[in-house]
Amino acid sequence: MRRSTLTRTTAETDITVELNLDGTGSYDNETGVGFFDHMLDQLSRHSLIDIKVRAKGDLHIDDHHTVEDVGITLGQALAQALDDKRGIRRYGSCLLAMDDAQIRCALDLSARPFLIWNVDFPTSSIGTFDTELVREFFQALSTHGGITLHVDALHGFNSHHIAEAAFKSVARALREAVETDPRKADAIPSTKGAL
Ligand SMILES: [Mn+2]
Repeated sequence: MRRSTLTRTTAETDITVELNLDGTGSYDNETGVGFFDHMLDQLSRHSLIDIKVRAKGDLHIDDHHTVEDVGITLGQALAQALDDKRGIRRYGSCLLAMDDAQIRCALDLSARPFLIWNVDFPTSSIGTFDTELVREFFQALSTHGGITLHVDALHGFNSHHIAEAAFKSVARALREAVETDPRKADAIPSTKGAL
């Protein structure tokens, strides 16, 4: 079964993530950061990966540790659920439009973390949410999920739309990459024989 449950506890955050790669996009995310919950819901809905996140973080300081550590734990849970990556498509991409925003994502579940992030936000916050944290989340997801992740904003003028389109674009690309390729369901998709 391509599922995982992972708990990560530090002095700053206490996080549990449950994933089912072969899900239906059902989600149940409570981090104490409303906008971030909305983004995690998008990640699940558009990747069709079932995601449940429970996070208790030091929000009296700010949202930073909570958002970053959810990225770390989600990345680790993803890597664990993918196991040896047998049968997956490995690569995914998406060009996604949302109103004014257009975001391009290309990713490789390579076990070689690398983030290319060309996304600028016209405002420093979305409500009370710091827009810098969007990059922090994807940096943590890339590093701990072993993902080569490229995200480029082609245009957009509304920060909420830009952030949401980024999550949706990554979700769509992730859906493709984690899917089983029926033509090669028994093999690890690398000429090296390992990923
Ligand atoms: Mn929205």
